[in-house]
Amino acid sequence: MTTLRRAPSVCPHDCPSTCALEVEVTEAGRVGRLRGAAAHPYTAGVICAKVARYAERHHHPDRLSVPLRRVGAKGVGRAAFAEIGWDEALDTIAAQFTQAVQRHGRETVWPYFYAGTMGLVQRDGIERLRHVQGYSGQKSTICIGLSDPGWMAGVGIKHGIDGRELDDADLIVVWGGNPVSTQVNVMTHISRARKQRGARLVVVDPYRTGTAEAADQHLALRPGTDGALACAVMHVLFQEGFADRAYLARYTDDPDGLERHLATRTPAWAAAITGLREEEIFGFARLYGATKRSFLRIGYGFSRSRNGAAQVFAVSCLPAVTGAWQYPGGGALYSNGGLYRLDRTLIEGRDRRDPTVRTLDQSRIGAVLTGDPRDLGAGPPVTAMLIQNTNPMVVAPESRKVRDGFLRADLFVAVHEQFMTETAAMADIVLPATTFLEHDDIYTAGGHTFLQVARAAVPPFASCRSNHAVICALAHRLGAQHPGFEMSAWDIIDHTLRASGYPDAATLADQGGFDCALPFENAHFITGFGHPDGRFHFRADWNALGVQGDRLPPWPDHVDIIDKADDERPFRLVAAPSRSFLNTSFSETPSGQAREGRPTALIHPDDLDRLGLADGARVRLGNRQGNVVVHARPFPGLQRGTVVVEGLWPNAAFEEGIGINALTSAESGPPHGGAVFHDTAIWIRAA
Ligand SMILES: Nc1nc2c(c(=O)[nH]1)N[C@H]1C(S)=C(S)[C@@H](COP(=O)(O)OP(=O)(O)OC[C@H]3O[C@@H](n4cnc5c(=O)[nH]c(N)nc54)[C@H](O)[C@@H]3O)O[C@H]1N2
Ligand SMILES: Nc1nc2c(c(=O)[nH]1)N[C@H]1C(S)=C(S)[C@@H](COP(=O)(O)OP(=O)(O)OC[C@H]3O[C@@H](n4cnc5c(=O)[nH]c(N)nc54)[C@H](O)[C@@H]3O)O[C@H]1N2
Ligand code: SF4
Ligand SMILES: [Mo]
Repeated sequence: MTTLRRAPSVCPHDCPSTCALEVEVTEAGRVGRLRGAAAHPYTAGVICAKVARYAERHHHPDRLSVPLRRVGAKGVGRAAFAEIGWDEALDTIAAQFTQAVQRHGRETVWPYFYAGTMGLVQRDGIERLRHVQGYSGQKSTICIGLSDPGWMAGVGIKHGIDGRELDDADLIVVWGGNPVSTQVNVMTHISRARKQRGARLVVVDPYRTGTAEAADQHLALRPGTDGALACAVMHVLFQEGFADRAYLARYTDDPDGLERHLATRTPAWAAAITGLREEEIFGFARLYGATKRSFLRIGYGFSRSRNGAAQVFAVSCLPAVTGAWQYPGGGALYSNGGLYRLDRTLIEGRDRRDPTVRTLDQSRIGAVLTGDPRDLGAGPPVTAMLIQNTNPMVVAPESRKVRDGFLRADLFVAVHEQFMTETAAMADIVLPATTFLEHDDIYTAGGHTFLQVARAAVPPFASCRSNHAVICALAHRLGAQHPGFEMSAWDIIDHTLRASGYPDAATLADQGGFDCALPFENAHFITGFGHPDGRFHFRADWNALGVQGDRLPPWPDHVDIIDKADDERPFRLVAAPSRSFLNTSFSETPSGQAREGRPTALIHPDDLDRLGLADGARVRLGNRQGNVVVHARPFPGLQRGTVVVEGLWPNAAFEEGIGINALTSAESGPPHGGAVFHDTAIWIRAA
């Protein structure tokens, strides 16, 4: 394979790292190996294995190449579809939408999307069509619905310290995240800190992940008990003189109230809740308290629980107690997504948004499609959908309801996809989509601070079209008018950058991005936290953050609203990501499938013995919502009573054709909704 050139690009996947890439393109226009851009200070030449092998996905024999119309049953797959032309496909969608609106009104159409690509133009352009047409809105809760308010409650603005400052830390605490699998670049910078400064790594996670294996201390608590651990740590910090009282007085709302509140939150109290030993909690608290340069890297995992927002809030209080924020490498990072001052009006058609139009909760798609009145309100049923960039048949909770909804005969569905996903297989019309290597886009990041622009590296495969092209073509057929429908993706990027006061698109592309990092004083909140009073809030105003605010207490605490184990369902399931799949993306690659094996339950050896089950046994995991069959593997790296099933495998990878989200609940967590993927009580039986 001769390499003709190396094209710069940006990883579009839903991963905080948003790596700057270098893509080998061969003479024949084929994609070769992908590498991390060495010059990018956060990517630093390192990317994950799955994207390094992106050619496997890009040139996959099953990639969709032409528009399709379903002629057979739903759920069968490619064999149930016939090829059609683009005009016929787009005309059909437009006609179906128009008919549906005539019958039920505009809110009957529900454009549905998420983060298959994180590029703003290709991901969010569907919002412009929605707003111009007055279709039902989407409340995007599936990923950040719980973590965002959890962070905002204390800090008041969505940013933290610069990810590069991991290099400057003496202690790194990875709390509720598994970066070895989910954002490998964090590990690059942790390695630097360990080599250069002898930094220590502590991981808080219910099971021994790859990240936990690399740690000096692993706190393997019960899922959903982080609030208790955080409170006990703060109790020790106050009691043993690690609280920075001058900092607290200057930068926080009510340190005395917090100290009083924590008086009963002892390590013994937390040990009973978390299942950790008291000494472990003391040990960690003293290490954290004694280290000024402590970098708390907050993941998403521990937010995916009914009490998830309260858990994130409780943990976010730690550096405010020690005053770690004042030091290089000290403080916390959840996401830097709020740094970017982009004017998104053109991309999303915000100028046309009608706030009186109803908004439906993304995570409750099963309830919405099966007509739950709590979701639909006084509005019409959803009878027409355009789905881009997401695979709800697998990724959304309460899979059985999701499937029942898609099976409705009176629901028209168009899916724009790169592969015949299980969602696409439920569609009436399927449209083939470009990959990020075939279209232009602009990217923000959560884990670093660069705004990046990428041009297409290769021409589109077969007749694939970008999301932007499809949205514009549909807009024209529907008579929807907005300047964004008349511009190229590149022009939208350029216009957006200029309107936001950033360098233009060509400059950004040529310079390898634009660093939006804040000065030290701002990133570390020396100039004040995000709330109007400039202080960190130990008393959360949950009512300001969502309609279910009443369900959460103001002080950081263990909030006992999780799906607790009981006699009938004695185990707690964590449905964590796998290393080789990214949500369901890459589950089609042979190398990913080979590495992950098969859907597997990690069960403590004592539990397995008690159940009378052997390594590799078929086991049925279930609760009132449903049950699935997987294979058991004895795993000592978790507490008894905790079970982990990694990976969003296709439903078809399970014996009975329904996957792990058959077990997870679509109950929306307070204060603002959000899916509770790691908060599930289950029973286990021999299958
Ligand atoms: N390889 C790979 N990379 C990915 C993804 C993927 O699926 N695969 N997904 C991408 C997406 S969309 C996102 S949002 C990010 C998410 O990445 P992360 O921030 O890492 O969050 P999660 O993946 O939800 O879960 C991470 C860890 O949280 C732990 N956890 C679960 N419940 C609890 C709890 O109650 N307390 C504590 N302390 N820990 C808990 C899980 O065991 C798991 O190891 O990763 C992105 N990157
Ligand atoms: N059990 C359990 N369930 C979970 C989670 C968990 O930890 N456990 N994590 C949750 C989280 S954090 C998230 S974010 C969601 C994510 O769920 P999704 O956003 O649905 O993520 P993917 O499954 O990767 O599906 C993205 C799809 O977009 C397609 N795609 C990629 N690029 C493009 C493009 O340019 N155009 C078009 N039209 N399509 C494109 C891909 O082929 C892929 O099928 O899953 C959630 N579900
Ligand atoms: S680490 Fe994340 S951003 Fe980087 S290449 Fe892999 S998936 Fe993409
Ligand atoms: Mo996510």
